Amino acid sequence: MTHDYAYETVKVVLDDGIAWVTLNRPAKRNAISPLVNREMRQVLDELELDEAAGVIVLTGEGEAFSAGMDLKEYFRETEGESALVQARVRRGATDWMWRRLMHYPKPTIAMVNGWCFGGAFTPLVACDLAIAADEATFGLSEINWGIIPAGNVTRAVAQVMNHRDSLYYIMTGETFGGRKAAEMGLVNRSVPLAELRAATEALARTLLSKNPTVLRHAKSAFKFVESLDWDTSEAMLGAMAASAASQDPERGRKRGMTQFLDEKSYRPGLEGYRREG
Ligand code: ACO
Ligand code: V55
Repeated sequence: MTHDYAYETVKVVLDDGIAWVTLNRPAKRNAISPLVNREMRQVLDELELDEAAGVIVLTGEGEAFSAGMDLKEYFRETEGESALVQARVRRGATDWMWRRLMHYPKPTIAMVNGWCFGGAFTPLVACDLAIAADEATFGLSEINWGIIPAGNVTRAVAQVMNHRDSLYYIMTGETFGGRKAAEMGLVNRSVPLAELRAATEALARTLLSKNPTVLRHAKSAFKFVESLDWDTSEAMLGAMAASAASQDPERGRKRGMTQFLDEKSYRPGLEGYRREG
């Protein structure tokens, strides 16, 4: 079933298994306001249980992916508030940007269609995969505003970019394009803007063809073990493997073995096992 959700600052379109989640404040270059944060948390909560959403694509309407935190609504207008109120506004951002997204139970792809600044780096990195337009412009502009990249932007950058590149862009605020973002590993790849949607959809379709239970465990396992020592990692992967096996309704492992060893009907290095029938 395909139906759309109605929000003020986020557009959600469900199309044949793909949930296109579009930050929708083009006149403000999709700057992230407290309302965007409230709505994004709701959107992710709803899509989590929506069977029509197999893969989530996060992108932006118009010329921007997102120009970062809303300097007016997120920063200036909350300056006079108490520390507790400010902490809650800040938490509203990180709640969805990485706490919710990092281990989201469905595959997530960031599709960077244009401007991507500051606070937008956190959800960008928390998404499993990312594709940028060659024409997109990225920047850690915080230094130009007299602030440091907080809201876990710095942590996100350190996760995917190397030490030298991270410090260079944090300290200079210099902008860079989609190709440079791909070269540094901030995104998986960069394609001409005219091909961005088709490339993203093709990647989403590949993910939709996989066993969703196993995909969910595989991505989450990776994100957990990245920061673990080898012994704890082995134990964690064993537990995640057992969890995947016990929760997998299509018994992928068993079916794959039968198809390869008995029926000799496929080669797993080259294609997935047949999921239906
Ligand atoms: N916060 C609040 N409003 C913003 C933001 C933002 N981050 N970015 C853009 N806007 C608003 C502008 O104020 C303007 O509003 P107005 O029409 O009501 O005056 C509107 O969006 C359009 O902005 P322009 O600057 O006219 O758009 P342009 O296409 O020329 O430039 C660009 C786009 C380069 C993204 C520019 O808007 C910009 O530099 N934005 C700030 C980027 C940034 O540094 N973000 C903050 C990072 S720090 C952090 O996230 C913690
Ligand atoms: C930034 C982002 C934040 C924040 C403070 O550098 C600074 C950007 C995502 O939230 O609370």
